[in-house]
Amino acid sequence: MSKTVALDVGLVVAGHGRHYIVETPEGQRLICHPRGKKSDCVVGDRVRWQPSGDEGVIEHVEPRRNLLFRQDEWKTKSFAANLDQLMVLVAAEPVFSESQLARALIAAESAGIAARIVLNKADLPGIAAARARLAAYTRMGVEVVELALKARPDEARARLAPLLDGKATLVLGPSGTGKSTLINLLAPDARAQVGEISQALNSGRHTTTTTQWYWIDEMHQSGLIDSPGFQEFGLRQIDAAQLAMLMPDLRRHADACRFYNCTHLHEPGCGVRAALERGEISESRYRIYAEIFGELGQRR
Ligand SMILES: Nc1nc2c(ncn2[C@@H]2O[C@H](COP(=O)(O)OP(=O)(O)O)[C@@H](O)[C@H]2O)c(=O)[nH]1
Ligand SMILES: [Mg+2]
Ligand SMILES: [Zn+2]
Repeated sequence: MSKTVALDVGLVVAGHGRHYIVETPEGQRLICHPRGKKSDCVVGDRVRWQPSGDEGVIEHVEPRRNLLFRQDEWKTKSFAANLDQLMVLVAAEPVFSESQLARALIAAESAGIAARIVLNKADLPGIAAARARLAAYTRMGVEVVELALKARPDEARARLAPLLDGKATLVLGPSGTGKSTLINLLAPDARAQVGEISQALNSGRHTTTTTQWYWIDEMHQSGLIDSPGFQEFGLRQIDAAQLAMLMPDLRRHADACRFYNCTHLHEPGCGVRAALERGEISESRYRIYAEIFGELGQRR
């Protein structure tokens, strides 16, 4: 008697509270609600849903390839799922927090997501100082792409196109760095893509601070995910003993430590601190390691 109902598939392209916008393979977008706690989802999730009036009910979230998230003392905040890469956007101005940058890269490394840094506003005089602050990242193998999204948009588009082609890319960065400029440059119809449904999601609220997926090509193969800025970037999901393994410049020297469970903070014969003294690990990177390690030690 029982009939198997084939549920429709969809991509979560925005979310606000427990309301989501799901895009069908045909490109239709509709508001969906999860059936229960189990179908909690994030942008980038593939879901199975069924219609319910004008809206939809999410019945099932497909298994995730990966999930980028941060975990503060009291809450876990997911950025997006099923990512091909992370692009951390910083700029010559305003001066960026290296700790935030490092934390985003550690979260990506921990989730198995490739990452690169985009340094925007190359037209401003502050660019040399910003570039110098990123030297340690270039040395440890993270690509830093210098752009002027507003001042030299054609060049920026040409540089970015091959990096984003066919991929799902999450853009993270503090406000004022050029995230909106980037989205508007690459997805000129961004407003339309989000459109009325998104306004409906936000209706009655004076906020548009939701994570959103934008297609940047006509074939809908390349997606850019814009996420609101954040203050805290907790990494409580990480085991303190693993932290150095998620920082390529420290990891490289941890083999030389005398003790297998060296914390790289005070033990004799520490390969990481020896490298720091030789100038092979930057002081700011080591300081950030110690700062995060301290937070993880206070795990409840
Ligand atoms: N000088 C300069 N300003 C830029 C560039 N790109 C963006 N901006 C400016 O930086 C400010 C913040 O940009 P916006 O895209 O709103 O940043 P968001 O807060 O990350 O979304 C705006 O005034 C932009 O015009 C650039 O390449 N050069
Ligand atoms: Mg913005
Ligand atoms: Zn050590």
